Amino acid sequence: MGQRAIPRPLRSHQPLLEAAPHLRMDYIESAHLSRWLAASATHPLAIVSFGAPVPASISCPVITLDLPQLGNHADLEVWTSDQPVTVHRRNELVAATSGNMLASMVQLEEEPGEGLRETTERAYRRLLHHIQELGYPYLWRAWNFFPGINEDEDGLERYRQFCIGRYQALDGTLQGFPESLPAGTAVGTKSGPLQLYVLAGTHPAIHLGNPRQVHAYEYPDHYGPRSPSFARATLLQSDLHAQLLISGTASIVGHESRHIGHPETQILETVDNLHALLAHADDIAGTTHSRPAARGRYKVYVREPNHLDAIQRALDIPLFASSQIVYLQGDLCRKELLVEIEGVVTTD
Ligand code: 3EB
Repeated sequence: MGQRAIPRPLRSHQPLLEAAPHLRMDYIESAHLSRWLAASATHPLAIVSFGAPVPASISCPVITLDLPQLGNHADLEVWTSDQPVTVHRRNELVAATSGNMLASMVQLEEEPGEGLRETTERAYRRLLHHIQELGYPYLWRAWNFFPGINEDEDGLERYRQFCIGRYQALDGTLQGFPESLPAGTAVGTKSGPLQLYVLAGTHPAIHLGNPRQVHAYEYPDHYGPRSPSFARATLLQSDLHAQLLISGTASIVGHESRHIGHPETQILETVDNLHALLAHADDIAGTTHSRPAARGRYKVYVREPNHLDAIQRALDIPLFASSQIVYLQGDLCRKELLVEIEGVVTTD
């Protein structure tokens, strides 16, 4: 009987299957960034600075926000991939891609004679065009920053002008609008241009509402002529872990602001909203985001620095046992809101 050739392992005949890259976010002190990147064997996808310097050798999108950090850590918000990253630049747009995911940033000055509404529409149209062209049409998370958020412009609050511009760009351009809208944040900076950054992908993520709140894109029109275009959270699932990207969450129940003038109770209502959202995500996806062991990275936006102590005390609870919290001074999109919390929660 002739000896049969031993088949070589199948794998060597096939192109390597590309594993999906893993997205990570960490708060890193500026002085430790280079060492941390080398040690973690990850590749930077996007870096958000709250004033701390970013080494010039970093080639990924970098955005610096005029949101003073409360407390004394010079932290950077560092988004990384465990797979190589390619950077794409085009005028005022910069994007980084890694496998099935993308991070992109756009900063636009408000031109004289142009309102924030037009600037926002222009920024979003360019951003959407760019990510669609690169093959990453599905939005996973969006952040929006601009100064004077509660100031009046042409008879309408600038946040409301912004909402009109964003709506006009997304409606008709984002497939599946408004249900395909991602988790969002819109916070007022002290100064600077309109600054947007997004995460997007080659495939859709799962967008969630909060059972205690009306979808923002269904707010009644007394909050503005066009509703705010965001979901309450977006869930990303990979073979390794599940990540919940949580929108800016405030003391809003249904669609109404609660506890006007009271930071201590606004923060409690906000935490109740977070609990409800985490439990809802776990119900839908069978995840464990609501457990204290879940690894959270939270940003807390505080309108008045003198409310910091009370807010910090209220957040000393089991929900944040495995979490890191960064406090920033920012203006919120309704005048009466004093605190807002966003987060990234990861479970294994
Ligand atoms: C709210 O729940 C509070 O316009 O993108 C939170 C997160 C808020 C995102 C946005 C607004 C936005 O309506 C405000």
